[in-house]
Amino acid sequence: MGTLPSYDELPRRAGLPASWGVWGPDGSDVFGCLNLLTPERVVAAARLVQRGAVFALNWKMRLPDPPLFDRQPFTHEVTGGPGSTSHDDVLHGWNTQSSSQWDGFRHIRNHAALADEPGTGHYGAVPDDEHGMHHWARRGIVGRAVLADVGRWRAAVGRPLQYDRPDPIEPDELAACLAAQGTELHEGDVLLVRTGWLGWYEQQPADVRARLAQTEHLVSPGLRSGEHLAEVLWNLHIAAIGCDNPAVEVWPPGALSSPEHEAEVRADRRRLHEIFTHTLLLPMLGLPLGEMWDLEALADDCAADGRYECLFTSAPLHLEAGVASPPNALAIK
Ligand code: UVW
Repeated sequence: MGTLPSYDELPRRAGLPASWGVWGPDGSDVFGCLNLLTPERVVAAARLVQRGAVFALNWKMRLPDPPLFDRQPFTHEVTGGPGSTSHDDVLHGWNTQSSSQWDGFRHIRNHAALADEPGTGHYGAVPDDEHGMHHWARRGIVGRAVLADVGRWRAAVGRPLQYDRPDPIEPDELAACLAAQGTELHEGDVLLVRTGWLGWYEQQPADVRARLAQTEHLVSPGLRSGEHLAEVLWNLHIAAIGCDNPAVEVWPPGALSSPEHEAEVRADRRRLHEIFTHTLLLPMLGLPLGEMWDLEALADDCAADGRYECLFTSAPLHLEAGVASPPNALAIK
């Protein structure tokens, strides 16, 4: 289709490429790349269903345990007693990002945009509290998804991903993985990237999990951070990306930079995008990020039948002004 500007052609805000204005004037667009999920693409994606095989992509709500990034575990109260006619669930202290999640557009601000245009910093110059999961919930997220099983591919080429360190996945490796699978990405696709991190995590003993839960000790493989990642993902013209690792990109930010560069960037939050690509992908490009999605069963099925495309549906929480949500995503083949 080729309807979108390339990364180099995007208008710049605060000196950074931004898709603000691509789908609507400043202050109006709460969907970003989800705008690519047109009715025509939904119809085409529905035709991909051949066997009726359904893969639910939410991980257990209790995993990771403990939650990462120092988030607190929730407690689950079941109301009523043994003789009650009914029970209800009450979740206390539940953080919408403690397990599989969409990062919405309220999650991350770009400080260069905020400094340059006070009152902005979130996607599309939409005020922080006018973004929210409720917009995505009302729209629904449906289209064609393509799985890139990078974990399986890296193992097959003799360089298995290392899960206990910030092993970077290079953009050309993503392309090589898709080519090896014989898979083509189309404009408006949801790109699913399996690293294998989630399956590895499930095998880890309690002491390793407890250490990973502390932000200063979390390490994980992921897409190589930096502006080049933003360029590569934008130029794919995908509607969203969903991965099975903690942060889509490698963790921690700065792990692949020199200590001097990392120190400079941390001293000036307007430059955070140089090590932490979230600050370009969400607020500047409007690309929804999915993290810690359970892609294991889907990946096994794709490896078995050689088909890496499917119908994708996601119904986020209808949470007014919500920052994030479990994806409640299904992949259907
Ligand atoms: C990061 O932003 C890195 O992770 P999360 O979306 O879980 O906060």
